[in-house]
Amino acid sequence: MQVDVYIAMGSNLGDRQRAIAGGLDAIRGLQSTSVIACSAVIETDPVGPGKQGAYLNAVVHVSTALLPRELLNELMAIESSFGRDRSEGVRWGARTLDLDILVYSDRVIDESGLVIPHPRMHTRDFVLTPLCEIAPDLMLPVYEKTPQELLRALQERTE
Ligand code: A4P
Ligand code: MG
Repeated sequence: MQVDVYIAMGSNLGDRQRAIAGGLDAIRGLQSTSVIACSAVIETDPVGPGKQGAYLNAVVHVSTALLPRELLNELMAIESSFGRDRSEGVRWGARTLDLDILVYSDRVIDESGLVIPHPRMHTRDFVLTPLCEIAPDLMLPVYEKTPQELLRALQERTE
């Protein structure tokens, strides 16, 4: 069965354009998966520790028959193929390519190594802005709000 999935892409190391464009191509090449829409790629200030460069971020909407774990494994393989090195283990540190599953249909998953919907998406402008561009009215499980409502709430908190 094909389901709708939204994936966040981020890069702030090396050739960021190439990583985002190549990540999108690799997602397009996944079995039983087609890309329905991709947001504009935006440049964003880094959120996280230490000194890091600016990110490029985008969100892609796919239709896939891959199961959540299968998709996660494929995305981690794509990250690795773009030279992502987790060995330093710095959470929220710089990365060549980060692919996060934001939403997987109406599924709610809270397991070790896989939490969907993404638990921090409501705090992140760099996720909500591109998500709003392609799915402003999508009703998000758990949050029970749309991306547009979450973005408005975030902007009100930070004003
Ligand atoms: N994992 C659990 N749930 C998921 C999911 N829904 N999708 C696990 C993908 N992975 C998921 O990931 C750590 C573990 O999360 C994986 O092993 C997977 O099993 P990671 O990519 O190594 O670590 P991370 O990316 O540092 O953590 P996380 O939680 O993805 O970080 P965030 O919250 O996404 O933050 N600033 C700007 N401007 N733009 C950015 O894109 N990104 C981050 C990363 C920080 N600051 C940023 C940006
Ligand atoms: Mg990640």
